[in-house]
Amino acid sequence: MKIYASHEHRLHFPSGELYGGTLVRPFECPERWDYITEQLKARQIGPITPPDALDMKPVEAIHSANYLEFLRNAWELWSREGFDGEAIPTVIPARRMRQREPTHIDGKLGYYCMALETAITAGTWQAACASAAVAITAARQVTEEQSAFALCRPPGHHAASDLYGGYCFLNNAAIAAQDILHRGAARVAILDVDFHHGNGTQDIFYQRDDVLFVSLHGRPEDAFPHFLGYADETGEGAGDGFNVNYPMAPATGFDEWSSALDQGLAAIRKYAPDVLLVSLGVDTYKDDPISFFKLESDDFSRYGESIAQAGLPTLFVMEGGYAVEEIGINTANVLCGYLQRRGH
Ligand code: Q9C
Ligand code: ZN
Repeated sequence: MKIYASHEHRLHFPSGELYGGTLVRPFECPERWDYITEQLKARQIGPITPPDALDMKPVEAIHSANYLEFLRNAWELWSREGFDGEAIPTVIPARRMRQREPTHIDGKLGYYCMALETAITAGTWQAACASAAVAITAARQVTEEQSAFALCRPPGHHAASDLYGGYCFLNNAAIAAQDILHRGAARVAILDVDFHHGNGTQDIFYQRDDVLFVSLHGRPEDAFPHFLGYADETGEGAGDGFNVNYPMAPATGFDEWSSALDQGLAAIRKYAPDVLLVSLGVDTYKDDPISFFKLESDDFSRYGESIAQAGLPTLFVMEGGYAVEEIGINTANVLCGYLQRRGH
């Protein structure tokens, strides 16, 4: 399986994340990438290649022009104010306030933000662009070679057309899906197995029937992002019936999780997509520091095999996973399980 990854991910690494009332070292850190590449090499999953130059077309098809302009210029506007820290909003347009983009960077940050833990730094835009390039390059490979792994960092599934947060800026999976459709596919299914609900991906495709979105995640009553991901969110308009959520309770283990996966995969088979895209977060792991499912490392191999049984060209796109020492093992387990069952 070909793997795509960019060293430019390192350009995004804020020194702090707002967590429990203090600024802590971000859970979403560059070593995640190191541990994953180390395991991919050790287990000889495939060659690791840098991405092609970023094609902005699929990015512009997913994200609004004003949002992209904001992301491109945010650090410049922030530093022009002479602020010492990294860019985090302090005010957001809450209920009964005007939804209109301000001129001042403090206002712009709040306008485009969906969660306050995520800081913007000098290298954030360039790293986010490299991550999207990784997803697009891998997407162009999967139609030729049946499978590919996009080692994206920063991740993407919390980013909507005009919202960043939850460590995400550009929605790599949505951008890749859009590119696959643009190049002639009729339908793409996105299976989001990250612990957190893929609110951005759901929102982007909510009214469309050319992308089926299936997500397994911690239920919003208890888990980030808290304000989307309920089972009654099934799509609307043309998209009615093409959004499927499986919210699950704290301490959910592999038995219950994998029976939701089987249901999700059954819906995907029925949809008969040209490509299956897996938003691969491994923060379902029992020792993940910010999540509450109980999957063991071996369970990742088993569900990699289940995914292979769908028999579809499959693009894996990296999302979350914060038990850093085990992130490489768990990610490689999914890919190895998949390859073993596919028989190549
Ligand atoms: N107490 C991804 O996995 N903070 N993003 C949660 C929990 C934000 C996760 C705090 C988590 C974002 C891509
Ligand atoms: Zn996550």
